[in-house]
Amino acid sequence: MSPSILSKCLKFKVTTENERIVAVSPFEADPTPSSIPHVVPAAVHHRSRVARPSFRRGWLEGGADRARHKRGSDEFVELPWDEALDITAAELDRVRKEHGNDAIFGGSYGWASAGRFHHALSQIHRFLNCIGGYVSSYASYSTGAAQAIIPHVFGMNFLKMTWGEQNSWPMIAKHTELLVMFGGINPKNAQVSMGGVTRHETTNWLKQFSQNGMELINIGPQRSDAPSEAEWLAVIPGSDTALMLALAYVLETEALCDRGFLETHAVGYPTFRCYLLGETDGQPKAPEWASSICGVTPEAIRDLARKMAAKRTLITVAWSLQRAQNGEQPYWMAATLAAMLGQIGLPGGGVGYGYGAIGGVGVPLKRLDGMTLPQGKNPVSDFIPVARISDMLLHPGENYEFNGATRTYPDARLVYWCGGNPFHHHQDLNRLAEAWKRPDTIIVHEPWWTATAKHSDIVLPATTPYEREDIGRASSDSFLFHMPKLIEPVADARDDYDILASLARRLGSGDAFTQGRDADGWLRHLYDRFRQNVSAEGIETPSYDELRDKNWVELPIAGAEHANVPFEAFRSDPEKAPLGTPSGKIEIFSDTIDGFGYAEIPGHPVWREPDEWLGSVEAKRYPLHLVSPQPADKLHSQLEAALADLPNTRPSPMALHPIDGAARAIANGDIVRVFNDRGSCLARAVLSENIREGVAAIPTGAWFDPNEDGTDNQGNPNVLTRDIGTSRIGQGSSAHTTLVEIERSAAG
Ligand SMILES: Nc1nc2c(c(=O)[nH]1)N[C@H]1C(S)=C(S)[C@@H](COP(=O)(O)OP(=O)(O)OC[C@H]3O[C@@H](n4cnc5c(=O)[nH]c(N)nc54)[C@H](O)[C@@H]3O)O[C@H]1N2
Ligand SMILES: Nc1nc2c(c(=O)[nH]1)N[C@H]1C(S)=C(S)[C@@H](COP(=O)(O)OP(=O)(O)OC[C@H]3O[C@@H](n4cnc5c(=O)[nH]c(N)nc54)[C@H](O)[C@@H]3O)O[C@H]1N2
Ligand SMILES: [Mo]
Repeated sequence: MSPSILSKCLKFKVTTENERIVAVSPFEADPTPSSIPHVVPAAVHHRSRVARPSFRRGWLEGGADRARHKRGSDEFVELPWDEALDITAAELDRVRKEHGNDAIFGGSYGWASAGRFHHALSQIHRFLNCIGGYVSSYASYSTGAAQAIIPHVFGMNFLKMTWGEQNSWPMIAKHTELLVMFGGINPKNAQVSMGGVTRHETTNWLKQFSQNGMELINIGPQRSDAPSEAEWLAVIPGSDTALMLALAYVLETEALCDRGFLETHAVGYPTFRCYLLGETDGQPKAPEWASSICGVTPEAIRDLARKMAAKRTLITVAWSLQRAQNGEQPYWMAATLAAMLGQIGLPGGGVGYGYGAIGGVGVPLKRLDGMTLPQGKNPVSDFIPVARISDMLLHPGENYEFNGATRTYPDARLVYWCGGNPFHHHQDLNRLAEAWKRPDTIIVHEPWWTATAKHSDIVLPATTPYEREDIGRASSDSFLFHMPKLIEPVADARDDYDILASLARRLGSGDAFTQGRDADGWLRHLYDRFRQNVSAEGIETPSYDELRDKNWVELPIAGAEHANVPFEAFRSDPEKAPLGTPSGKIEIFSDTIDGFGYAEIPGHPVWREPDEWLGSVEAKRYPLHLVSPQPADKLHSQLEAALADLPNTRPSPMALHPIDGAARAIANGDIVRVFNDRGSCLARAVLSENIREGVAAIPTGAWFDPNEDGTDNQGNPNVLTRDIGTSRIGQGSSAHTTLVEIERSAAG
C-alpha cells in the first residue's frame, strides 16, 4: 500500500494488484479524511479513458474548413503515436508559420492533478514558450474579480493578502467575538486541501469557535454553507452589497463608526458617505431600503450593525460572491465596512476573503518555495482575462475593456488545452460550443473522454498521477510527498511531459524543452533546488531517495508561531508602513478607478442591480435564482466518469425550497428540467428548508451531455449560467448571476 495524492492535496493510500488499483484507504495523519477518493479505482480503469491518440474524422480528412461545425458530433479515428505526433507537430508548425504564435491560445485553464513536475499547465506553458510562445489567460475562475479589485483597495496582490495578511484560525479562535460570514465558511470545500492537517482543520476550528462562545452569522442563500450553530440570514443572491451598505448606514448614522481610523488609515470616506446618506443619488442606503432588496429585515440589519460595532468582529467573504456580475463590489464594500469598524490591524478583527474556500486559508504557515517546473519566458505578451474565452473566439479583433485598459481580442486559430475542462467550467456552454467552432484546430490532452475532449480535433491520451512518479507539495500545506508510480499507463496513455517532449523535438525545440533531462532527471533537479532553497531557511529535508523510501515527511512550517496580525504595522504607523495603494491607505475612494471613466462604476463601492436577480424584470419569466457551488463529492468534474455510474447520482442533485417545489408539483427525488433562454438541463430535486425560497442550487461538475433537443442529461449548471464579465474592472466569471425556471420532467 502506498500513499498518493488526488488533485492538489487530498491524500489517501492506494492498494494495487496486477497493474490495477483495487482499493483506497485514508492517509493516517488525516483527522477528518475525505470520502472523495473512494471512486478512484473505478475512475482510473473506467471505460471512458482515452485509449489511443484520436483524431476527429472531419478534421483528419481535411477540406475547406475541416467540417468544424461537426465538433462535438463527429466520430474519432485512432492513430499510432508516431503518426499522431507527426500530424500534431506539423499543424502547430503550420499555424505558427502562417499566422504567428499569437494565433495559438494556450491559456489551458484548469486544476489538472496533484504533483509538481507533471503539473499539466506548467508543462504545456513551458512547451509553448519553447516553440515561440502563445496567448495566455490571466487570473482564475476562482478569484478573477477579487484579483482585480483588491490591489486598488489594499494595494496588494489578492493572493498575497489571502496567504499573508489575514487572520489565522488560531488568531480568530483567540480574539474574534463575532464572525460575520458572507457566503458562509463551508467545510465541504476545504476538503480539497488539508493544511495544518495533523492539528486542526476547518471543521474542527468552526466547532471550536462556537464552543468558545463566538457568535457566528451566516449570510447567504444556503444554511448549509456554515455550521448549524450559526445564525442564518437568508440573503437574496447577488444582493450582499446592498446589505453591507445598510450596515454601513447604521454605523454612520448611529455614530458607531471609527472616524479616527477612517481619517488616518483610509481615503475617500467623505465622498462615499455622501453616497451612503443619499446626498449624491437621493437614496439613503437605510436598512428599509436594503431590506426590500436583500430580503433581510431592517431590524436584523440594525441589530447586526450594532453588534459588529460592539464586538471584536471579523467579516469574511466567500469567493463565490465575486463570481457574479459586479462581483468586485461586495469585496470592496466589505473592506469599507471593516475600515468603518476600525478593527483592521487588530488581532481577530477586520476582513478576510476565502476562508474555507480551500483548506489552507487561515492555516498559519511559513511560506516556502513551491517547487514549480520553470516555464521560461513567453515571447507573446498578449493575454485574455481567463473567463473571456468565448468572447475571444467569437469576436477576434474586437476591443474590450479590462481594468482601465482597452485591449483587443486575438485571432486564435489553434487552441491547446492540457489539464482543464472548459466544457465543464465555462459559463453558457451552448455559447461556448458555438465559439468553439471558430478555430482551425483544437488539441487536447486528457485521461478521459470529457466533453472538452469530445469537442476537439486531436485528443492525446494522458496518464493519471498513479501512472507516473512525482513529488507532491502544496504551498498551503506542511507535507512533502513522494508520489510513486503505482501502475503502468492505462492503454496507450503517455505522460504530458513525454508527449510534449516528442512534439518539441519534431519542432526543433527538443533540447530547450527537456534540457537533456528525462522525468527522473527533472524530479531530482526540482527537488534538489527546493532542498537548497529551504535549507537556506533553516529547514532540513531528506534526500530524494530517502523521501522515496519514507513516502512523506512533514516540514516544521505549520503552527500558531507563524501567525501574524494582519496589517499590524500599517495600523500602528500608516506613514512608516504605508499600503501599496497610490495614497498608501485603504482606498474607499480610488482615483484610479474613478479615472477609468466607467459610467457604471464610480470611484467608491456602489450597489448596482445585476441584470439577472430576483429583483429584476427577468424574474417574471424565470423566477428562481440558480447558484452553482462546488460539488461536495468530488473536485470539479474530476472522477465524474465513475461517480456518474453510481446509483442515484445523475442527473445532479438540485436543492430547492419545499414551497417552490409545491408550487410546481415537484416532490423530493423528482427528475426536473431546469431552463432559461440559454439552455436546459435535467436535475434531481432535493427539497430542503436549508435553502432560501426562490433559490435553487446545482453543484458544478457533471459532464455536459446534451440530448437531441439540447437538454443536458447530466445536470451541468453551466448550460444555464450567464457568460458575461463581472465588470469592466475584473472581467471575471459571473456564474452566480443566473435566473431559471423549473418544471417536472417528462423523463422523470
Ligand atoms: N457555474 C459555475 N461554474 C464554475 C464555477 C462555479 O462556481 N460555478 N467554478 C469555477 C472554478 S472556481 C473553477 S477552478 C473551475 C474548475 O474547472 P477545471 O479546473 O477545468 O475543472 P477540472 O474538472 O478540475 O478539470 C481538470 C481536467 O484536467 C484533467 N486532468 C487531470 N489530470 C491531468 C493530467 O495529468 N494531464 C492532463 N492532460 N489532464 C489532466 C481532468 O481529467 C479534468 O478533465 O470551474 C469554474 N466553473
Ligand atoms: N469539495 C470540493 N471543494 C472545492 C472544490 C470542489 O470542486 N470540490 N473546488 C475548489 C475551488 S477551485 C474553489 S475556487 C473553491 C470555491 O469556493 P467558494 O467560491 O467559496 O465556494 P462555492 O461552493 O462556489 O460557493 C459557496 C456558497 O456561496 C453561496 N453563494 C452563492 N451566491 C451567493 C451570493 O450572492 N451571496 C452570498 N452571500 N452567498 C452566495 C452559495 O450558497 C454557495 O454554496 O472551492 C474549492 N473547494
Ligand atoms: Mo476555483
